[in-house]
Amino acid sequence: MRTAEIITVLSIAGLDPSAGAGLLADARVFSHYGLYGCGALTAVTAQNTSGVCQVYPLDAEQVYAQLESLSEDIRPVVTKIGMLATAAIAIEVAGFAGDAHLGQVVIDPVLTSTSGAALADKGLRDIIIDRLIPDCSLITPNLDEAKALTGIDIGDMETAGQAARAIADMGAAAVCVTGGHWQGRPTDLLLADGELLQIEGERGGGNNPFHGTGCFFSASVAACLAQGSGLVDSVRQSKALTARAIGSSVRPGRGMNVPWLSKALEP
Ligand code: PXL
Repeated sequence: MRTAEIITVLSIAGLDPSAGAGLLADARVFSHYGLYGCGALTAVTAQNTSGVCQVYPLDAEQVYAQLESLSEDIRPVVTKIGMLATAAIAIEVAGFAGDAHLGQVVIDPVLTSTSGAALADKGLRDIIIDRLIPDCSLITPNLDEAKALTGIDIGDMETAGQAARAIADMGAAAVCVTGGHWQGRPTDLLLADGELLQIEGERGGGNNPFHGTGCFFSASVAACLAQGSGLVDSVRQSKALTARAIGSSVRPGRGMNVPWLSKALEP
């Protein structure tokens, strides 16, 4: 029997049955780090690697019940919050975050899918801003999400910096505006301790679009933080790991590629 201390992390996210994003993708990242990954489900989606067909949010009380029973038993060191689907679910999650049941909180503010489908109801954005951002250690919006949260039209590093500062003003301890959607180099912009830091990356992985890179990156940052790495190190390490996973991505279906780390596929 294994009795060694384990490090526990939690993902609060949706189910993507094709496993490119959401709980299943986060679980892969957590086990890559040797962490004990728990999961609380917020929504069932019907989707494949070509896109989202349907979104079925759970009732808020179903999410509450999952977190309540977990909190009586397992205390995650870090919780990654991904797709919340509805404002009502976000309010329940915020209650647990506020009571420090979730450990450090990393938010990936999922609002729409890569293929453009809405993954959030109308009120979710405001609840993320009012109730979740003030309790988070880090939020990792992509360019679209940073724009949705702030209203700032982001076209360059300066406007990305303005958006990061606006999100920090909402109460986030740190903000990483991820740069995978820039036309040119995929530079991330991290705002921590009032300082803006550009984190460079290389574009790789060919022309086929990707599904789940945002989930991958934020789950990796959550894992690094849970292992005790500092914030800047966690972001740098996760940026590098995401690039590696993009470089060895797989195409499990007929649509988008998925970041992948299997050693079996390494040369
Ligand atoms: O990549 C955002 C995302 C997160 N979580 C779930 C998703 C998606 C995108 O489709 O389905 C469950």
